[in-house]
Amino acid sequence: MSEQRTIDVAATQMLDKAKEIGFLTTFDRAKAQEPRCTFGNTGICCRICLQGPCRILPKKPGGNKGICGAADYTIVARNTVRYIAGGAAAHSDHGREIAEVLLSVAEGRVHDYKITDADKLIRVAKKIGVETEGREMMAICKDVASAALAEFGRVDETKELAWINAYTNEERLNIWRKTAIMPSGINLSLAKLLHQTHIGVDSDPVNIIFGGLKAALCDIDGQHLATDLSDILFGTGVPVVTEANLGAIKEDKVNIALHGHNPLLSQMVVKAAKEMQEEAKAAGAAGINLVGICCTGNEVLTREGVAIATNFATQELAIMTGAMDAMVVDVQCIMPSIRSAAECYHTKIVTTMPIMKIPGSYHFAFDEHQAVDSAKEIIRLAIDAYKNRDKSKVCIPELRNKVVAGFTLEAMYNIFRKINPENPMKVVADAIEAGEIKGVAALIGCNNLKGTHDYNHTTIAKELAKNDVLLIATGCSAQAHALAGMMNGDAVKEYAGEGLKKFFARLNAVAGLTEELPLMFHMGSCVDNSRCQDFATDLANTMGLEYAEVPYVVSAPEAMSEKAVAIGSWNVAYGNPTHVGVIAPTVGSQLVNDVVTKVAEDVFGGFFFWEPDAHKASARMVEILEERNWKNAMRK
Ligand code: NFS
Ligand code: SF4
Repeated sequence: MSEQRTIDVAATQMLDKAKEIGFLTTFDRAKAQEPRCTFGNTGICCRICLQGPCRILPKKPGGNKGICGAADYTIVARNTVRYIAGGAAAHSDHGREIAEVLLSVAEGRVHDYKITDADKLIRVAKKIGVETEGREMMAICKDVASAALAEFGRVDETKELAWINAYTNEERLNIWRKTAIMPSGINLSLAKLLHQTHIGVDSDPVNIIFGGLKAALCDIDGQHLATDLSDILFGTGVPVVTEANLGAIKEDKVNIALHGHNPLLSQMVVKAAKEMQEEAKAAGAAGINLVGICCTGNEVLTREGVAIATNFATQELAIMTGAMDAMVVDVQCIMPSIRSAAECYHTKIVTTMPIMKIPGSYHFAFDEHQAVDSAKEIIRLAIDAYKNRDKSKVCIPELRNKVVAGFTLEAMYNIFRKINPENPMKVVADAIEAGEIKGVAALIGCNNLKGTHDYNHTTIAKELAKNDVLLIATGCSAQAHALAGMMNGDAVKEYAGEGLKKFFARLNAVAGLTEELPLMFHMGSCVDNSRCQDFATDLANTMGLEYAEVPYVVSAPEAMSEKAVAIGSWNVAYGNPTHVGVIAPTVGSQLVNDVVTKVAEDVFGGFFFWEPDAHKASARMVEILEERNWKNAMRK
């Protein structure tokens, strides 16, 4: 484990404060977990049945296999794909919840939600084959929501998932069909994968991995429909100017953090907060201040311009400011320890989803029929808490950086169209073909306390930008850049290479924004990795290339969650070279590790590579882009 805990100055200040008051943070707990168990770390510990845990002890007679006879490759493959199942379940269930609400809107059963982006509804409908001509908006909406819900329950294996089928080129779909990883139903594929990896079912590592890839395609399907339906309900983001880091928490206001992933309730909190400023003032505050953490934060940043407080690893530290009145959480990546952190202060932790409760915190069961009322109650709780805030404990770091975000694919096209009205993506394709930029890198994923918080994210971004790589970002990676002050026009001047600078100068001249374009386009939350893949698909189409030929790479510099494993896996299935900045628990089996890092390239053109060193990882990514460009030039 690295000695430096974080590169973030404000976080460092809060860690000192935590130490002073004797609160043990996730950084202390990470240290306490060292040294890690080598079996677990390399993936060769099996706990799939009650005879386990079985570890692989190669030199001990009888110890080179599990009790049932499972070899290292079976154990490693099973463990890996079960991560994918967990991630795909989380992403797609999030999408399903949005679809349920959209269906309620179509059927007139809810009043707090409405269709905000009707154009997007029509575009999505046309794309997935829902008839739109001469039909009522609500009828189309009902069909789109129903089509989304049908993705989950389908058991007819002769049918294919509608969303990935609609948003992926035939060339790639055929590769998936040939390798039998094209899913028909999300629930079916996830259940099948759990079945396949039960004791005494599949022991063939390659077959297990292909089952895992099928689940990974369910992950992108669930993400894509989550993105699309959220845009329809809440609007498709446009460029916004806001700020990031703990300094976005305001001493004179009622501060509410929106944390988690699902925008259904947080959007309502944003709406209710606008109406309740006076109530906060009556309590002696200057108003209500919302800040975001993790992907719920990214959702309300993209659509509403809500500031970023911090990202995954430092979520407890937002409470250490002593000025956080309530933290509203929904699902995923919420550390249970925020409750203990809140005990040191007046902060109220509010859980909102039936599957996510924290002992000792407030639970407001989210109800789509009374969403705004629930949001108002939560805000009132925060206002009450504010009255109990101990001013002597307040210590907010002064750090806040300017952020230019909100770059959905539609928002980017609006800018690109000012240069090329017919084919916006040609702006990027031309810049690549002219050698102005080397290609595109998607910087995605989490924080992982096995390394220094945000170091890999920001170092890789700087290195790639210096090498004229156009950057797009999502999730906690996007937040890392925003927190570090790299998501604005000044960062282009400081870090971009000459080619990338020229590219941005051309865009800035026509963009018509009040701010210069930032060093990386923040495309949203982790489900919005679907936007990144749409970007890559359109780039392939525009350049006339196959997926595996596009100068496009993906990096999860500090990957942590099961969702990140799922995202990485479908990226590989799409043909994208995918860097992971931690050593994956596949290394316990040479065979499985070779399959995902080498054989995968022969089959899909995409592959994983593990490289914890940010400089080496960046160099490799630049090399991959150059190699793809070189091959493309040769083919001409
Ligand atoms: Ni993505 Fe978003 Fe962050 Fe990782 Fe968690 S918040 S869905 S999983 S930690 S990037
Ligand atoms: Fe051990 Fe096999 Fe059970 Fe795994 S499934 S715990 S290897 S007996």
